[in-house]
Amino acid sequence: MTTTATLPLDPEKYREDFPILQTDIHTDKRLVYLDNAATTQRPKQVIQALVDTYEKHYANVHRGIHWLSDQSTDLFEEARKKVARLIRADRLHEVIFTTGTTSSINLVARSWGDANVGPNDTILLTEMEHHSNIVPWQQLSQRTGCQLEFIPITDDGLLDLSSMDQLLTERTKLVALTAVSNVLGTINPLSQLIRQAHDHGALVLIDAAQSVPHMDSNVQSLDADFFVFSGHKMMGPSGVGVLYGKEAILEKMPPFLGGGSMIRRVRLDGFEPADLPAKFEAGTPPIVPAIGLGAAIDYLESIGLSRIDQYERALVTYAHEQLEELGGIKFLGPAPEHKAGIVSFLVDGVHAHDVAQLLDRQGVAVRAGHHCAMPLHKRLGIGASSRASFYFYNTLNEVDVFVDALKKAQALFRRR
Ligand code: C6P
Repeated sequence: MTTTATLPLDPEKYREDFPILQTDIHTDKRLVYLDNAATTQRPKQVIQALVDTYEKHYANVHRGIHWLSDQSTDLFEEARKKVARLIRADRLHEVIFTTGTTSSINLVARSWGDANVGPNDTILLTEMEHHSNIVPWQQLSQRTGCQLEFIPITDDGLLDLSSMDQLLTERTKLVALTAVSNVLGTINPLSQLIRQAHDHGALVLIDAAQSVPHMDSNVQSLDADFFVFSGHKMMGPSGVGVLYGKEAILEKMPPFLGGGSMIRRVRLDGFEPADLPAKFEAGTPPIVPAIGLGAAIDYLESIGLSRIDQYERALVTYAHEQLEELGGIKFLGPAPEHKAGIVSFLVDGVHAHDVAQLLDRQGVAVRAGHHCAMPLHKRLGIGASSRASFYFYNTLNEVDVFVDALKKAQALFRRR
């Protein structure tokens, strides 16, 4: 049985750092924020890092020969060190700041894809990908004529690897897959798939948007070629994300965006690109968001990613138990032991949007819709689902409030 005493961390220790979690909505309902897969909330420490930077250290980076620009540059580069430390990147210049997961994947598709993929090649994805890890590859296919293949999923939301021998061939140039499904919560077997892909000479891109904020990451032991994620899903500001790439691969890739910072020299008849990471950071980068992301990483590391992981799994197990007891709920995705902190579900006889609206009236924020995974919903034979997604600051009591709110929603629809 899950009780507060058996949990790997005490969320109450952290909740007071999050001003927004003290908000009452709809007059007297304490906000229960269960939409963390969409974006998380920020602690005072991150907000203060942003204020401090703007108040004391702000100037453009890598440009000025003045004191303030040096300060700003130091803080920005310190943030890169923190990212490298978090994901265990070997070299700082393997960490590229982007504006988020979406822009990181587009960078790889445009730069690496256009230079390396042709009409006889295939890109292997999975049926559980977010649109951000489908559409850039569809666009690459439109430009180059390459084929897209998809690893299917089982009915309970795990990858079905039984046809890998047919799907992964010498034509496969890249396998791009999510570490954790943003709908099913499924944790994918990355090491195994990366090994298999490398055995066939394919590179691997990991969409780590839903894993980096919640569990340990190690790009070196994974042997990932590309690894991408967003700051706003891990308490950082929006507008900053990361592309990690292996040095040898990034070195060979042409620049994607052109402009200031990404050049060593410009003549009227051409340019020479700068070294990594500047080659892929054209224009003024997301300076303050990156510094805020650094503060978020400090905060995450002070708790410990593996504790956060264990805690969220306990919350999900508890949520499953309570929802099963409630009845009338169909879960999407696998059993809790294969899941990160995401519970997507259908309520018998109630549309997903109505569920979310009725929960909102009781102060509970969940997401409803296709969660930017329309092909996955089509595969599951549904148009929409409701999703509760957790972070380390959520409590067992909040799960109870959520389940109780669902019970009221069910009762309301039964009366109709
Ligand atoms: N998923 C969700 O509610 P951006 O928007 O670039 O920061 O992240 C895109 C993205 C890519 N991959 C995965 C697995 C994701 O979950 C997301 C964002 C949010 O599920 C917003 S749609």
